[in-house]
Amino acid sequence: MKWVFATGNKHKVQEIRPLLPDGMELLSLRDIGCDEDLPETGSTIAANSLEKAVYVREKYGYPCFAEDSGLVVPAIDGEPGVYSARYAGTGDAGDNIIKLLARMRGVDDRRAYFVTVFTLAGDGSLEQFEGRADGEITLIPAGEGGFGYDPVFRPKGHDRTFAEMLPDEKREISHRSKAFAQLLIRLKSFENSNKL
Ligand code: ITT
Repeated sequence: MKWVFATGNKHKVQEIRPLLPDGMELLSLRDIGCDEDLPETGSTIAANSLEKAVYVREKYGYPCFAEDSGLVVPAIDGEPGVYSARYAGTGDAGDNIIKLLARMRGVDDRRAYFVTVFTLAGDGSLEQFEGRADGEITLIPAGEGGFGYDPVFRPKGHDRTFAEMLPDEKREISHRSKAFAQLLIRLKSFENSNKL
Protein backbone atom coordinates (compact mmCIF):
# COMPACT_ATOMS: atom_id res chain seq x y z
CA MET A 1 0.00 0.00 0.00
CA LYS A 2 1.18 3.57 -0.73
CA TRP A 3 1.06 6.45 1.73
CA VAL A 4 1.70 10.14 1.09
CA PHE A 5 4.27 11.61 3.47
CA ALA A 6 3.45 15.32 3.25
CA THR A 7 6.85 16.89 3.76
CA GLY A 8 9.25 18.96 1.71
CA ASN A 9 12.16 17.83 3.88
CA LYS A 10 14.12 15.02 2.23
CA HIS A 11 15.96 14.20 5.47
CA LYS A 12 12.70 13.30 7.15
CA VAL A 13 11.89 10.93 4.29
CA GLN A 14 15.35 9.35 4.45
CA GLU A 15 14.94 8.71 8.16
CA ILE A 16 11.51 7.13 7.80
CA ARG A 17 11.81 5.08 4.63
CA PRO A 18 13.95 2.25 6.12
CA LEU A 19 11.35 1.81 8.87
CA LEU A 20 8.63 0.81 6.42
CA PRO A 21 7.63 -2.85 6.33
CA ASP A 22 7.78 -4.78 3.06
CA GLY A 23 4.92 -3.85 0.77
CA MET A 24 4.40 -0.36 2.20
CA GLU A 25 5.57 2.54 0.03
CA LEU A 26 5.84 6.28 0.48
CA LEU A 27 4.65 8.82 -2.04
CA SER A 28 6.25 12.25 -1.89
CA LEU A 29 4.57 15.59 -2.39
CA ARG A 30 6.10 15.72 -5.86
CA ASP A 31 4.52 12.34 -6.67
CA ILE A 32 1.08 13.85 -6.09
CA GLY A 33 1.85 17.06 -8.04
CA CYS A 34 2.46 19.31 -5.03
CA ASP A 35 5.50 21.57 -5.25
CA GLU A 36 4.42 24.29 -2.84
CA ASP A 37 5.65 24.99 0.68
CA LEU A 38 3.08 23.68 3.11
CA PRO A 39 1.45 26.23 5.43
CA GLU A 40 2.75 26.33 9.02
CA THR A 41 0.93 29.14 10.78
CA GLY A 42 0.30 27.49 14.14
CA SER A 43 1.88 28.40 17.44
CA THR A 44 2.67 24.83 18.45
CA ILE A 45 4.37 21.86 16.83
CA ALA A 46 1.17 19.82 17.11
CA ALA A 47 -0.88 22.57 15.42
CA ASN A 48 1.56 22.87 12.52
CA SER A 49 1.64 19.11 12.06
CA LEU A 50 -2.15 19.07 11.86
CA GLU A 51 -2.23 22.03 9.49
CA LYS A 52 0.15 20.40 7.00
CA ALA A 53 -1.68 17.07 6.94
CA VAL A 54 -5.14 18.61 6.62
CA TYR A 55 -3.95 20.98 3.90
CA VAL A 56 -2.65 18.17 1.71
CA ARG A 57 -5.63 15.93 2.30
CA GLU A 58 -8.10 18.69 1.46
CA LYS A 59 -6.29 20.34 -1.43
CA TYR A 60 -4.86 17.24 -3.12
CA GLY A 61 -7.42 14.66 -2.04
CA TYR A 62 -5.00 12.06 -0.70
CA PRO A 63 -5.12 10.50 2.74
CA CYS A 64 -1.69 11.32 4.11
CA PHE A 65 0.49 11.91 7.10
CA ALA A 66 2.66 14.92 7.93
CA GLU A 67 4.97 15.75 10.77
CA ASP A 68 6.24 18.83 12.50
CA SER A 69 9.27 18.69 14.71
CA GLY A 70 11.59 20.92 16.66
CA LEU A 71 14.26 21.31 19.27
CA VAL A 72 13.22 22.57 22.70
CA VAL A 73 15.70 24.04 25.20
CA PRO A 74 13.88 24.72 28.49
CA ALA A 75 16.63 27.00 29.91
CA ILE A 76 16.05 29.54 27.12
CA ASP A 77 12.26 29.54 27.34
CA GLY A 78 11.76 26.59 25.03
CA GLU A 79 13.58 28.11 22.05
CA PRO A 80 13.87 27.42 19.18
CA GLY A 81 10.74 25.22 19.55
CA VAL A 82 8.11 25.77 16.91
CA TYR A 83 10.51 28.17 15.16
CA SER A 84 13.29 25.57 14.81
CA ALA A 85 13.43 25.62 11.00
CA ARG A 86 13.49 29.44 10.76
CA TYR A 87 15.19 30.35 14.06
CA ALA A 88 17.89 32.59 12.56
CA GLY A 89 15.55 33.91 9.89
CA THR A 90 17.54 32.57 6.95
CA GLY A 91 16.31 28.96 6.81
CA ASP A 92 19.95 27.84 6.96
CA ALA A 93 20.80 25.10 9.48
CA GLY A 94 24.30 26.50 10.11
CA ASP A 95 22.88 29.93 10.92
CA ASN A 96 20.34 28.36 13.28
CA ILE A 97 23.14 26.57 15.15
CA ILE A 98 25.21 29.75 15.43
CA LYS A 99 22.22 31.59 16.87
CA LEU A 100 21.46 28.78 19.33
CA LEU A 101 25.04 28.54 20.60
CA ALA A 102 25.20 32.33 20.99
CA ARG A 103 21.92 32.34 22.88
CA MET A 104 23.27 29.63 25.20
CA ARG A 105 26.56 31.30 26.00
CA GLY A 106 26.91 31.21 29.79
CA VAL A 107 23.88 28.94 30.22
CA ASP A 108 24.81 25.98 32.43
CA ASP A 109 21.62 23.97 32.06
CA ARG A 110 22.07 22.62 28.53
CA ARG A 111 19.31 20.03 28.63
CA ALA A 112 17.22 19.87 25.48
CA TYR A 113 14.87 17.60 23.63
CA PHE A 114 13.69 16.99 20.11
CA VAL A 115 10.01 16.40 19.59
CA THR A 116 8.11 15.15 16.55
CA VAL A 117 4.35 15.06 16.11
CA PHE A 118 2.96 13.05 13.22
CA THR A 119 -0.60 13.69 12.08
CA LEU A 120 -2.44 11.01 10.17
CA ALA A 121 -5.19 12.50 8.03
CA GLY A 122 -7.16 9.52 6.85
CA ASP A 123 -10.61 9.52 5.32
CA GLY A 124 -12.56 11.36 7.98
CA SER A 125 -10.11 10.71 10.81
CA LEU A 126 -7.32 12.77 12.35
CA GLU A 127 -4.86 11.28 14.80
CA GLN A 128 -1.57 12.46 16.26
CA PHE A 129 1.48 10.55 17.47
CA GLU A 130 4.33 12.12 19.43
CA GLY A 131 7.93 11.09 20.02
CA ARG A 132 10.65 12.73 22.06
CA ALA A 133 14.41 12.35 22.39
CA ASP A 134 16.17 13.86 25.41
CA GLY A 135 19.73 15.06 25.48
CA GLU A 136 21.83 18.20 25.74
CA ILE A 137 23.27 20.97 23.61
CA THR A 138 27.01 20.66 23.11
CA LEU A 139 29.41 23.60 23.39
CA ILE A 140 30.56 23.25 19.79
CA PRO A 141 29.16 21.43 16.72
CA ALA A 142 30.49 17.95 15.93
CA GLY A 143 29.75 15.52 13.10
CA GLU A 144 28.70 15.64 9.47
CA GLY A 145 25.63 13.38 9.44
CA GLY A 146 21.95 14.07 9.95
CA PHE A 147 20.49 17.54 9.44
CA GLY A 148 19.33 20.65 11.27
CA TYR A 149 20.57 20.81 14.85
CA ASP A 150 22.07 17.30 14.86
CA PRO A 151 25.69 18.56 15.19
CA VAL A 152 24.91 20.21 18.56
CA PHE A 153 22.52 17.63 20.04
CA ARG A 154 24.01 14.84 22.13
CA PRO A 155 21.32 12.34 23.12
CA LYS A 156 21.16 11.24 26.76
CA GLY A 157 23.38 8.25 27.55
CA HIS A 158 25.60 8.78 24.50
CA ASP A 159 28.94 10.49 24.01
CA ARG A 160 28.39 11.53 20.39
CA THR A 161 26.04 13.98 18.73
CA PHE A 162 23.30 12.80 16.37
CA ALA A 163 25.48 14.12 13.54
CA GLU A 164 28.36 11.85 14.62
CA MET A 165 26.14 8.76 14.54
CA LEU A 166 25.42 6.49 11.62
CA PRO A 167 21.90 6.93 10.22
CA ASP A 168 20.80 3.64 11.80
CA GLU A 169 22.12 4.68 15.21
CA LYS A 170 20.12 7.89 15.15
CA ARG A 171 17.12 5.99 13.80
CA GLU A 172 17.28 3.64 16.77
CA ILE A 173 16.72 6.38 19.34
CA SER A 174 15.29 9.41 17.58
CA HIS A 175 12.12 11.35 18.36
CA ARG A 176 11.01 10.78 14.76
CA SER A 177 11.39 6.99 14.94
CA LYS A 178 9.52 6.84 18.26
CA ALA A 179 6.61 8.84 16.87
CA PHE A 180 6.64 6.88 13.62
CA ALA A 181 6.56 3.53 15.47
CA GLN A 182 3.16 4.52 16.88
CA LEU A 183 1.93 5.82 13.54
CA LEU A 184 3.02 2.61 11.86
CA ILE A 185 0.80 0.52 14.14
CA ARG A 186 -2.13 2.64 12.98
CA LEU A 187 -1.14 2.45 9.31
CA LYS A 188 -0.97 -1.32 9.53
CA SER A 189 -4.36 -1.50 11.15
CA PHE A 190 -5.80 0.61 8.32
CA GLU A 191 -4.20 -1.70 5.81
CA ASN A 192 -5.56 -4.76 7.55
CA SER A 193 -9.09 -3.42 7.62
CA ASN A 194 -8.64 -1.78 4.19
CA LYS A 195 -10.41 1.30 5.47
CA LEU A 196 -8.67 3.90 3.31
P1 ITT B 1 8.24 20.12 6.29
O1 ITT B 1 7.49 21.18 7.07
O2 ITT B 1 8.05 20.25 4.81
O3 ITT B 1 7.97 18.74 6.79
P2 ITT B 1 10.56 21.40 7.52
O4 ITT B 1 12.04 21.21 7.41
O5 ITT B 1 10.02 22.79 7.33
O6 ITT B 1 9.83 20.37 6.54
P3 ITT B 1 9.64 21.50 10.26
O7 ITT B 1 8.80 22.69 9.99
O8 ITT B 1 9.05 20.37 11.04
O9 ITT B 1 10.16 20.83 8.91
O10 ITT B 1 10.97 22.00 10.95
C1 ITT B 1 11.73 21.10 11.64
C2 ITT B 1 13.05 21.77 11.99
O11 ITT B 1 13.43 21.29 13.28
C3 ITT B 1 14.13 21.28 11.03
O12 ITT B 1 14.28 22.18 9.95
C4 ITT B 1 15.35 21.27 11.94
O13 ITT B 1 15.86 22.56 12.07
C5 ITT B 1 14.75 20.85 13.29
N1 ITT B 1 14.75 19.38 13.43
C6 ITT B 1 13.66 18.57 13.47
N2 ITT B 1 14.03 17.29 13.59
C7 ITT B 1 15.36 17.29 13.62
C8 ITT B 1 16.32 16.27 13.70
O14 ITT B 1 15.98 14.97 13.74
N3 ITT B 1 17.60 16.60 13.72
C9 ITT B 1 17.97 17.90 13.66
N4 ITT B 1 17.14 18.93 13.55
C10 ITT B 1 15.82 18.63 13.53
